[in-house]
Amino acid sequence: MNSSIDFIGDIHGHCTELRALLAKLGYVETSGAYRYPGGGRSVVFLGDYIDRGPEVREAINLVRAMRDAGSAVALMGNHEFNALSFWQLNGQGGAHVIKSIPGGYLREHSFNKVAIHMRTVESYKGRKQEFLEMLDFLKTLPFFVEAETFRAQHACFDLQCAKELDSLGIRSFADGNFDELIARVNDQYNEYDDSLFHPVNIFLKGPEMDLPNGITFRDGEGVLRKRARLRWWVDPKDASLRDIVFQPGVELPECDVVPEIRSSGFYGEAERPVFFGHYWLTGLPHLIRENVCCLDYSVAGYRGDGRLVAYRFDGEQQLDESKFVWVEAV
Ligand SMILES: [Mn+2]
Repeated sequence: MNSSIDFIGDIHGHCTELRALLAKLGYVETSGAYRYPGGGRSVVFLGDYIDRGPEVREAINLVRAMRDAGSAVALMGNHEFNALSFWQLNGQGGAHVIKSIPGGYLREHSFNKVAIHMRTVESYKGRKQEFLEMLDFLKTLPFFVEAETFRAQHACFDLQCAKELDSLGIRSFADGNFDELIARVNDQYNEYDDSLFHPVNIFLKGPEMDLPNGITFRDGEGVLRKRARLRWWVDPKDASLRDIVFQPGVELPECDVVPEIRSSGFYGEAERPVFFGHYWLTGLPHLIRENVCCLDYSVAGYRGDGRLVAYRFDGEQQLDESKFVWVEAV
């Protein structure tokens, strides 16, 4: 993989904005897929293609066509992983039965969960075969990509987790028996001593912390949360809760950081640039640090002021704020 890459953040069914962004970046649709003229550049999609927005099916088909044409790498987001788990029976294909998961599927079919998956299903209404093919496509998406000049994943890069997955030869659900792998990734309490829950969840959701003293907050969609997402690039040793919690738009009262967090590793300033989405940023695109670049600017945000954002990368090891390219949510 060369270093002429355009990283693109969370799309969530906003295919119109995706087409506009690709055009702005100079990609042209030829023979059914967007490509960069001359082939000198390619895209890394940072995951979360589904579950919101008006054009889930169209977004998936565009991303898949680029992946198949070799003009893009498409990474897995937590929404893709959740969709695969939601439609997978507990124990399917002779895999481990995860005893701590109630109901017949790896994800509960509760009201709140069904509500999340409904948008994707609606988009495929009357096209069940195409829906199943979409799920097969999702099974092939890598959890992260690493090159000499960059790293990229949906949420968090963790060196230890990368080592663990690499030692097992697992970069996606396609690197083994799917039924077994997805059971292992859902095995939160390590019932069979071969859980992959931790490393994969770190890449797809990032580290989170149980908030102390019964503190809760409501996220952008009104769901009550007891856990907070963390800035995994900040040294937690002496950080305050405000330094370390990463919930844009949420104000939390000051309180102690739980001790386990204090000793965890973090993504240092000397590491190569890392690109990710997931965190619902708002406002104008900006760098978090010279080597830390989040590209999720809430194109599917409820306030309707989101953006679909790319970073035009050429191998530089100190990222440059003038290299963001974006379109406003329609
Ligand atoms: Mn996400």
